[in-house]
Parts: sequence; structure tokens; C-alpha cells
Amino acid sequence: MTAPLLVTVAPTGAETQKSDCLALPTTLEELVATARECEAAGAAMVHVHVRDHDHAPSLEPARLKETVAALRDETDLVVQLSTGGSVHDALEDRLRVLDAAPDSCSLTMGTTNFGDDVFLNPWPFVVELYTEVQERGIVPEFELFDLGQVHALRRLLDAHGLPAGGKVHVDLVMGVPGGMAGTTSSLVAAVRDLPPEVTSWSATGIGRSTLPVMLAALSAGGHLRVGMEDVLTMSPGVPVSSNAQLVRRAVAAGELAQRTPMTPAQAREALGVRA
Ligand code: KMH
Ligand code: ZN
Repeated sequence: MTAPLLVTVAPTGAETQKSDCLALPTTLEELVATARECEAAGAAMVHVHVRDHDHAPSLEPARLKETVAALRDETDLVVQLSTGGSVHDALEDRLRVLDAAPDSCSLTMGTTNFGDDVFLNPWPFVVELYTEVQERGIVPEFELFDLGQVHALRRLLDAHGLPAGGKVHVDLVMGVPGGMAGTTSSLVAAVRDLPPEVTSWSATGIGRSTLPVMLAALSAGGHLRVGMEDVLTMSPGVPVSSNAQLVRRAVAAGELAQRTPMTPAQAREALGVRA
């Protein structure tokens, strides 16, 4: 086996209704159980969106803190909170996510059409979020939904320097209706133009682009994000039964590419997350 493979699981997201998918982990108990199963299956990081008692997306500070604490108690996973929230969340609520002091947080590099909605990330918000994470020692994962955001990352790093921990990790989120296509050619174009400061990158393909993006990322030496935030079927008409099923498939694909899953400790080191 050669280069270790970071597998991140995004178990819940903010755009799928529990009523449309009962296997979606929306309670704290379900989330923790999922995280434990995914860790056992080879995930090293969890990308977290929380839900309220009605299973609706929530950025309530106490709920976020409780979730970070529970995931730290019950797993060794690197805990990454979403600052993207849902397409309906206010920017100030998304900034307040940092008060829950996760190991890592997502940080999207620009505004993207998101189906019929808009995922809003104006430049001043991106800069404010980045400045805050630098000050608080939270390691960002730069989420790139579009090729223009590759260049926005270059602009950010040029103007504001490196994140805490000195590493720069990127996740290409591909195949969102409104963003870059989930294809090998888009992945190659994005990876080719990543700024030189980037130390690691992963990719995830939404919906039917999941497998093409996974295979393209592995062949290009990247890492993987998988999970029910991004895809709800294993193949056309076959629903995903659990997040661990998706992690197991990613680990198996990694093994074919002679990549061993990173442990959470290896992931901390690779991402510059403090122990
Ligand atoms: N729910 C999407 C609009 C992130 O977590 O940072 C945004 C999202 C990205 O999921
Ligand atoms: Zn997310």
C-alpha cells in the first residue's frame, strides 16, 4: 500500500428531509452512532450539520457545542462543523458556528447557484470567516464548488496567509446543479490550478457523479469525502442504507488504488489539526 487515504464522512447535510430518507442521521444519538460506525469502517474525519427536534437544519449554538462534545467523547474522528449551513441560513449564524470550537470547519470560497437556491458566500464574509478561524486556531477545509473558486482561494491565501497549523486542505464539491460538473475533466482542471500552498485535497461528487468523481480523485492522488449529505443511492434505484456503507465502498475503492485509510491521528497530522 502507498499513500494514505483520508476518508471524510458527511453523514447528514442540510438539504435532505428526514421524511424523504429515514436512514439519515438527524438526532444526536443517530449522529454519534453513525460516526462510530464510520470510524470503524475507515473514516478519519466527520463533516457535521446538526438538526433540531423536528429534524430541520439548525445552527443553534448549544446544540452545536453538545454535538462537538459528544463526537469527541465517543470517537477519535476529526470533528469538522459546517459553516455552510443550509441555503436558508443567515451569514451571522454561520459565523457563530465557530463558537462551538470544532477541530475544523468548512469554508466555501464563493457564492454558488444551488439547484433553485443560492448558496451565499460574499467575499467579505469569506474573509471574515477566514480571519476568525485563523485567530481561533480552527483548521478550515476550503470547499470549492466551482472553478472560479480555485482562483478565489489563491486570492485569499495571497492576501491573508496560511491557516492555523500551516496546512491547506481543499475539498472539491462537484456536480451541484449550478457548480462545476462532476467529471474527470473538471476535476483535472481544478487540481491543476490549485494554489501551491495546498497540501492535500479531497473530492466528492453529488448524486450520480459520486462514483466518477471518486475514481477520478483516486487516480489523481486525492482523498475522498462520502456520505448521505452528497448521495442517497448506491446505484440507480438502490437506496443507501447507512453512511458506513458509503465509507466501506470508499475504503474498498482506495484499496484497489493501493491506498490505506488514514487513522484520525494521521489525519490530524496531515491537516495540521492540534492533538
Ligand atoms: N448546505 C449547502 C448549501 C458546507 O457544509 O460548508 C452548503 C454546504 C457546504 O453543505
Ligand atoms: Zn456540508
